[in-house]
Order: sequence, then structure tokens, then C-alpha cells
Amino acid sequence: MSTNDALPKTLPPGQRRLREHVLNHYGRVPARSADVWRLTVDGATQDGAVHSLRLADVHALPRTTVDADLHCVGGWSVTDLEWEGASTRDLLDLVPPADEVTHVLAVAEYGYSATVRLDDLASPRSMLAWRLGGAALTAEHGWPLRLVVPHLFGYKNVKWLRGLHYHSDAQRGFWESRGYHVGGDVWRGERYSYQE
Ligand SMILES: Nc1nc2c(c(=O)[nH]1)N[C@H]1C(S)=C(S)[C@@H](COP(=O)(O)O)O[C@H]1N2
Ligand SMILES: [Mo]
Repeated sequence: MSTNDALPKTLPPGQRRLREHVLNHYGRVPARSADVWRLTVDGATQDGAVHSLRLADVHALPRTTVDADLHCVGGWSVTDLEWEGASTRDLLDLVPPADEVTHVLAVAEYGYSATVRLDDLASPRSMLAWRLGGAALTAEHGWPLRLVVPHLFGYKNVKWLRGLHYHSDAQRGFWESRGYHVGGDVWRGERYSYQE
């Protein structure tokens, strides 16, 4: 048993702990060079404009580190991941949403997507991560940019993030269109759409 296993840890109900961080995603791992990568922030932005950010623009935001557990709605959790990147709060300050915005659709390379409530995106531990465990994020775990919202299930933690679309209602993403909850809060047990 490693020392880590001896640490008490409260997992959300229905979750079991994995010793290693496994991979879990739909489709292929994208291979896009960081030079041509852009993060598009659009929809109901406060200024009505479409914002296209380069990786350098995202990296220029204040740096933050968040220690978090990752909870897949399938029932496994990996604990104590150290993410580094920028706070989504700072991104929301850089590109403010219009007043009517309630949800943000996070879109990945190849069309994977997940809806996130604006309040969850604005929560202090939510971030745009490009480092994990003291090293650059690997392609498999989401390079060049991954959305990390620790209190939401894994399916909201979009790897290979390419777009944030501001909406005044919940636009269902990949798993939310396949029976999973629009909210996805792990501590409230928001797993399936029938619970909404
Ligand atoms: N782009 C993309 N991001 C994704 C997924 C996916 O299929 N595509 N799967 C999600 C799910 S369901 C989980 S549990 C986590 C798993 O993250 P990991 O592969 O780093 O363990 O990624 C999430 N992010
Ligand atoms: Mo998952």
C-alpha cells in the first residue's frame, strides 16, 4: 500500500477509487499543432463579438494550481491530481458573457462537447489546464488545453478544448444528449437526465 492509500479521502457517493489515472474518451486523440490551435469564445458575449484566443493569450492569464479529484460518471475516481493553468474566472473577465447567459457549451476537437452552468464555470477552482502533475499535459489527457471543473463529473472536463459558446439556455452536449445530466454536480449526484 502506498502512503497515499492511507490518507482518508471522502469520495462522492457511488464512486470507487482507482490507483492510477486511466484514460477515458470517445474517438481519436487529436494531433493539432499548438501554433494553429485557437480557442473560440462566442455566442452571447457581452460585446457581441467572436473572440479567438491563441495559446499564448491563454498562457498570459494569471497562473493557478488546483489539486483535484476526477470523478467519471461511470463510477471511478482518481484522486489528487495537480492541475496548472488559468482560472476560468479570468477567462470570463477577459471575455465577459452577456447578462442573459446561464450555460456555456464547451466544445472539443472532433465535436465532443459538454454543457456547463455559468456558475460552475465561474467557481473558484474551475480552470483551463495545460499542465498536470508538474508536466505538460499529454496529448491523451487533453493537450493543449483542458477544461477542469473539479466538482463536476468527468464528462464536463473537456479535453482538447477548442470553443466556449455562451448561451441563455442549456444546449445539451455529447453525453447530455445521451442520457446524462445537464448539471453533473458530483456532490449532488447529478448523473442522469431523468433526475433533472
Ligand atoms: N474531448 C473529450 N474530452 C473528454 C472526453 C471525451 O470523450 N472527449 N471524455 C470525458 C470523460 S467521460 C472523462 S471521465 C474524462 C477522462 O479524463 P482522462 O482521460 O484524463 O482520465 O475526460 C472527459 N473529457
Ligand atoms: Mo467519464
